[in-house]
Amino acid sequence: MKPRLIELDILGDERGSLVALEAQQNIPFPIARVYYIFGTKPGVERGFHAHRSLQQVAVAVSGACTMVFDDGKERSEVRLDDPSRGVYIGNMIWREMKDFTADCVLLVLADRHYDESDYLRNYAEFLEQLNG
Ligand code: T46
Repeated sequence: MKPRLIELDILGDERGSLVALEAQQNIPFPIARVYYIFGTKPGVERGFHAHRSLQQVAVAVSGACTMVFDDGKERSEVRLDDPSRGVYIGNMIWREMKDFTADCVLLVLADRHYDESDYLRNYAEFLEQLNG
């Protein structure tokens, strides 16, 4: 499935804003792990891998970054710059991240624990796995 944007309701009042992330509600899987990427140095690009099985949702809770996706046929990109918008990334999607602002905090929710054997870090191997 191609990456898709998820609009997250803002539970705001006169004090400010709050967004709740709930497994199998606005996050379409059981959440096993949460991590965040911050302090990314200028000009740095990250990612450059796909996951065999992992599903994730990424939200820039502060600042902005660009995620580039590749399903083996098409490339697309999304600018994450709003804490009320996430992107759902299914398995077997190559992703790259770039153009991080200095204040970017990229929060990622995942449906599995960290497992290096789930990563495809070589693009040719990714295509090979996709094409059978
Ligand atoms: C992804 C994108 C959006 C761990 O030990 N545990 C973890 O849960 C994670 C995510 C990483 N690590 C280790 C593995 C590496 O030694 O932290 C180091 C940096 O990870 P990596 O180079 O994979 O980071 P990114 O930013 O290229 O990719 C990360 C996630 O790994 C990946 O699943 O989809 O963010």
